[in-house]
Order: sequence, then C-alpha cells, then structure tokens
Amino acid sequence: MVVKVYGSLRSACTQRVLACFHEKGIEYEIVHVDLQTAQHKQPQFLLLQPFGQVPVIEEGEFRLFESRAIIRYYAAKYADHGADLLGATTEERAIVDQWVEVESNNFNDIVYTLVLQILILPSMGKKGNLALVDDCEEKMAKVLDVYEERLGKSKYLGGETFSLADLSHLPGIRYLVNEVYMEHLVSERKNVKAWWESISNRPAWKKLINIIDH
Ligand SMILES: N[C@@H](CCC(=O)N[C@@H](CS)C(=O)NCC(=O)O)C(=O)O
Repeated sequence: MVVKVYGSLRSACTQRVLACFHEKGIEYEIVHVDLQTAQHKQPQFLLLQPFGQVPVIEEGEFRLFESRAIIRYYAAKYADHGADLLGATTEERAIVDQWVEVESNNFNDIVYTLVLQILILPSMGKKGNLALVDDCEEKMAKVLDVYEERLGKSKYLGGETFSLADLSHLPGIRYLVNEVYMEHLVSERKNVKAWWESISNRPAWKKLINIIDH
C-alpha cells in the first residue's frame, strides 16, 4: 500500500519520516500541506492532526502523527526490509531510543530556533534575533561536544550500526550545515564530522535530498 504523507518537503519533521521510507523502500505519496498559507491550521487539517503540525501519515484507515512515532512504527513494521534501524537486542534498542530522545529533547529545539531566526523570520520581512542566534550557537556547541565524545566510542550514536538515532538527526544537521551557516560546528569536531559524512552519504538520504532540492 502506498502511504500518504501529509506534510511539506521543506519541513524537517516530514524529511525525518521520508528518510525512513527511503531506507525501508516504502512507497509514499506526498499530500502537500502549505505551511506558508497556514493550511495546517485549517479545520480540515486539524481533523488529521489536532495540534496543527506536519507530518501525518495515512495508510487506509490508519493514521499517525509525531514524526518519531512514525519512524519507530515503520522501522518495526518493516524490520526485515532494508536496513535494520532498531538495534538487535533489547539493550541495543534502548540505546537507540535514548539517542532518538536526545535528538528530540536536547538537539531539535536549538535547530528549530536557528531556522526560525535565520530563515523563516527574514523570509517574512522580519528581523531575526541575533543574540538568540549566538545563544543557540553556544548551546549547540555544547550538545555536539557530547556527541563528539559518544562518537569517539561508537561509530554511530546508537552503536556500531546506523539506526533511527542517526536517521532522526539527518534533517536537523542538514539545516545546520547547509542552511543556517553553522557548518563549522560539525567540521570542527573530528568524530561528528566523520559521522555526518557517513550518514549523509547514505544512498537513501541522497535520493531524498535530490527530491527535496528539485
Ligand atoms: N513533534 C512533532 C513536531 C511537528 C512540527 O513541529 N512540525 C513543524 C514542521 S517541522 C510544523 O508543523 N510547524 C508548524 C507549526 O507548528 O505551526 C513531530 O515530530 O512530528
């Protein structure tokens, strides 16, 4: 069955889900939700996602929102297709989950604020808050110092193989490196740099980037 994805190709949360679909070889169809015209706040969309956010997936009668819940669902449902993204043992799965939570709770908000201040507000003719940008840069440096140490002990965040923990970071690190002028935060850290080079060169992610960029 082709999975419907209500979302926007520019949104990091939608990209997270699509990265998982490309890794797993899951067919999908994008139903574009225009964030600029606030389509996600319209009553019709609120029936799908009561908080008015993308993405939402629909598979027949089954619907799910929250990008990390969606990737966990598909990684489990299609455990035997494509790369294993969950970890082999209960302990490995727990460590993968831990780093998905870190992405959500320690990393994501900082990227989101940078994107808002550097890209979104100026695109609306408003001025971004430069003091807030500096603060975020400092906070992100501290988060990535933790990653640097972790990645000195294992090749990937969740362990020795690529998993949801790494996949979940792909859209956010891409924003840092390519869109908000914070590439130095990655390139200054040997292990983080090698990790980013490895995960961003995965064929599934490159295929998705090709779609996003065209
Ligand atoms: N925790 C949610 C967050 C969803 C979210 O913040 N989506 C953004 C796009 S990346 C959005 O819809 N922003 C518009 C808004 O919140 O009004 C998820 O991971 O799916």
